[in-house]
Amino acid sequence: MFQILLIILFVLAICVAGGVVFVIFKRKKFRKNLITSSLAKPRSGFVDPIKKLFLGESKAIKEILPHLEEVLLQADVGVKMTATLIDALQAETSIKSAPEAYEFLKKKILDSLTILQKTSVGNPKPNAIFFVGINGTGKTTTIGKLAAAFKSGGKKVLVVGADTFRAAAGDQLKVWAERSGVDFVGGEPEVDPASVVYNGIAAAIARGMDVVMVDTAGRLHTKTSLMEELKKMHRVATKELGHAPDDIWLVLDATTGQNGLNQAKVFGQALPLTGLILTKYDGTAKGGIILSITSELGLPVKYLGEGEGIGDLKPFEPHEFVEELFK
Ligand SMILES: Nc1nc2c(ncn2[C@@H]2O[C@H](COP(=O)(O)OP(=O)(O)O)[C@@H](O)[C@H]2O)c(=O)[nH]1
Ligand SMILES: [Mg+2]
Repeated sequence: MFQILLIILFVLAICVAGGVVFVIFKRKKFRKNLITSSLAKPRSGFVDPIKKLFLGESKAIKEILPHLEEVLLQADVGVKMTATLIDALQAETSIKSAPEAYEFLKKKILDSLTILQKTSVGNPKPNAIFFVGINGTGKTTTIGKLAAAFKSGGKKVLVVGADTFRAAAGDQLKVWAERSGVDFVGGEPEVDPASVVYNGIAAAIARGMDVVMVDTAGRLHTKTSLMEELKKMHRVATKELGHAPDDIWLVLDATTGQNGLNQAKVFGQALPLTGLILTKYDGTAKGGIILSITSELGLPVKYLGEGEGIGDLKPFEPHEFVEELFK
């Protein structure tokens, strides 16, 4: 009797273990599909035409270059970066065949994306991050996604809804905060956003938070007064923290193309930007924008937004990204 029980238990254990392995395998596969499909659009408009030029019917490199220029410009790589890439290809005399040129180009693209990340300055907690950018780029959504990611990494997170310009903006962030189970500090519509920043950072310090993320209004970057408001928020935070916020990330919508460069210049004049978040990368066939902004601004991309869901944000890792894109 006892032996039969043992056998039943043994069989049950094997079934459970098999089930667990199956679920893990499926999830991994699902995640892989997700990554692949989120880069499908940029791949189709950016890398596929490059592949067709270099890896299609064999042609002399000289013949390919004018077409390459066209493809790169169409994919939003930008005039400057396109010229840099073409010049580099022309200068490399050791390249004899189109496939070699393709590999060289891929390597150059990887190099241009590998921008040094700022080293940690060892500030005391909380780690304060400002999110700036024009309306609709995805600031609030990105903070929501990051709050969930940081929280699941075991961090204590507080988000500050300092966008008091739009009545619904605070509520939108509050919903994200509730969904991720993180703290939220907001303010009434139209109150001075700097006062909300003050309250938010005070709360983050008092509650021993690891990370405090500040959502700001989608200021029209051409309106100087709104830029002044941003600077004031930064000053308030600096005074309260005893040092400048650790990061100021500019959130750019990948689908707006070269206009993102102008936005970056104006925001960069107001505040010392430390990184970029490129959202809606899933929605652009002109994926080359990532090259022009990183090379022209000299700022690292920190995250890529690849959808509207809570998990659709990936830390940007140049090598992995280029391999995935050029697959
Ligand atoms: N497809 C896609 N949509 C996004 C992404 N990030 C944000 N959005 C959408 O963009 C819209 C504006 O986002 P929101 O966070 O309100 O922008 P904000 O004005 O900068 O705060 C919303 O509909 C988001 O769901 C992304 O990475 N991919
Ligand atoms: Mg917002």
